[in-house]
Amino acid sequence: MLRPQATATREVICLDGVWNFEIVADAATEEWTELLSPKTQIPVPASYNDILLDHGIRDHVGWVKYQRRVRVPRSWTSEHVFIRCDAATHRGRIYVNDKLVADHQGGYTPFDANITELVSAGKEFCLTVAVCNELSNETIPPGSIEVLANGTRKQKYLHDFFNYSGLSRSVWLYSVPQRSFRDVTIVTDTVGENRTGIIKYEATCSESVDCEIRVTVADENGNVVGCAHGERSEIEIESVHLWQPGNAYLYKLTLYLHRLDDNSLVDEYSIDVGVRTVEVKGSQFLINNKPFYFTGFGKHEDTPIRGKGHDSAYMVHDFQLLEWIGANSFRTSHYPYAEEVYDFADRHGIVVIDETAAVGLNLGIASGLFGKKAPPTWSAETMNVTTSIAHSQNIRELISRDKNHPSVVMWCIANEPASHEDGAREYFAPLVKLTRSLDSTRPICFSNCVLATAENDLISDLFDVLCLNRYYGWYEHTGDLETAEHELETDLRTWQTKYGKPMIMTEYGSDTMAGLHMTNPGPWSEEFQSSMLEVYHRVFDRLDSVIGEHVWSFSDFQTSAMVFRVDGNKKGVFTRDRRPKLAAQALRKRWVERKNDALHG
Ligand code: GCB
Repeated sequence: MLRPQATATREVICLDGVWNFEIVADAATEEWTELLSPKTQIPVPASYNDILLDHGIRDHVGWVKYQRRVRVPRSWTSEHVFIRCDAATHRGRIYVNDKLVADHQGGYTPFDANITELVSAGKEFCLTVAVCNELSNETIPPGSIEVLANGTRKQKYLHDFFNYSGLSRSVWLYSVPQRSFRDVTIVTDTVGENRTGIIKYEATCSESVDCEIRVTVADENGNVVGCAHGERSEIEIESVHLWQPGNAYLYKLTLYLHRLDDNSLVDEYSIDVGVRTVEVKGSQFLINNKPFYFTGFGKHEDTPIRGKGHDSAYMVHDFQLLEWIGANSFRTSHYPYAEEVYDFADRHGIVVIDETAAVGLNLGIASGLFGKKAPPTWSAETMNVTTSIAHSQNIRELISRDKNHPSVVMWCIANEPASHEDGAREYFAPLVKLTRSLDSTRPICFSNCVLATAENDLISDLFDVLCLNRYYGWYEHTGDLETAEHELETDLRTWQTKYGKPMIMTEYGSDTMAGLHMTNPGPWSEEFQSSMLEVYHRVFDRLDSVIGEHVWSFSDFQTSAMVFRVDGNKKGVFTRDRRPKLAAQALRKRWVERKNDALHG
């Protein structure tokens, strides 16, 4: 599925704004396409939960409806008309007037529908998008619904972030020519010590009989530096400008579909291309054949009021903070982010580890916290074959959406699954195979949880990079940083000896109350957060296989109500409104120095 784009042959209308909104009280009897009154209105894009002051809406479990009228431009007489939602969390249905045109499960990837037959150029139609936020053991991410004695339904889930719901990304109306490009895949390479770049493309069309595909590549000044024709080919770029971390360069590859008889242009589509290579060699992660050390964070899409609603102001500000602190990368914990985020990372040379929404495939963590015995994670009643089908679909949609972003250097297919429990290998081996078959050019990983040790983990040999989440000094040996240092080092050395693979600490950190200061640093103080990070850094610096550090987390974020969460998770190095805590200064010192060393050899 190609993203909507305005070109010589395509047009795009953004449908963001304020839509009519209603909770669906009973899905079984609902009239899905009846007209909504403007009594309750809500912005798109935004999670709906924190916008209105109504608890019934904030904690609603089930379907809601969004509605607005849309006019098709009168010039769209011979094109195909599509409607697209960039995300509907976690399930979305699109209705055009009274017809259901799309039904999509998975809260963080786009879906669209060809509505040409249902609409007319120059005329209005009623657009309804129904969104459901229910999670079960067969969805990604998983969850379960508890029905209380009074009949209230509560959504339980295993992930540590609020189950923000609704249309958190843009909705589009767009036109596509009748004969058009359907998809394009770009792979890049270099030869001659990175001096010559190679751009390989493969394009598919709805119908290409009697047509020819022509392709040009332009540099950042708009000069054409290469061309080709046909559905697939390779273009060589002499004296190539590489896409490098911290120093991005983007070529523009444009595909043209021409009629053979009169040479007229049928379709045009462009894509930004960064020429770079990625490879895991021994215990190193190479970008453009040079060892790369990841510095940065696990993040969330999370801001006050909007919840997970995409917001360009926050996005640009977050990237500014990443630059200020000297970070070169982040992980899209724990789901694919808005596509605008990857565009920005491409443009500004920030490296991304791109994660699926498979978070919470581990029944041992939540039960363990409350001292209960957990049921097995992998079983017919818990995470089962249907869960793995949903997980495969998640992987497919992630790779199909993000495969052409140079910033994305690795796929992370799950966060903290029960990789030590019986059934883990049977569950993950086919998913690893699928991921590699969809993209053989990027390494793959999953983020490992402390319950799965180097001794009992059953799947790490299947992956290229070991990504470890560790909280010694916080959840274990709380406040005791001396023991934490020892435990961490022993743990990492065991992984290093057993696997010899590159290791990234993809999570480490402590909850920190901004403004809480202590002379003798105790848990929750700003001083403790700084000291804990320092301890971890000392250990990383003693181990050759550690090739990256992503602090948990970039900023404080909202979670469901829990006794150990005070208005959310406070492990942010920045507060939820993006003010630095003390630890930001220490990180900045360490990472800016590292960046300068990397740049100047
Ligand atoms: C983790 C999870 C992350 C949590 C974090 C924490 O291991 O991957 O989603 O928010 O721990 O703060 O407990």
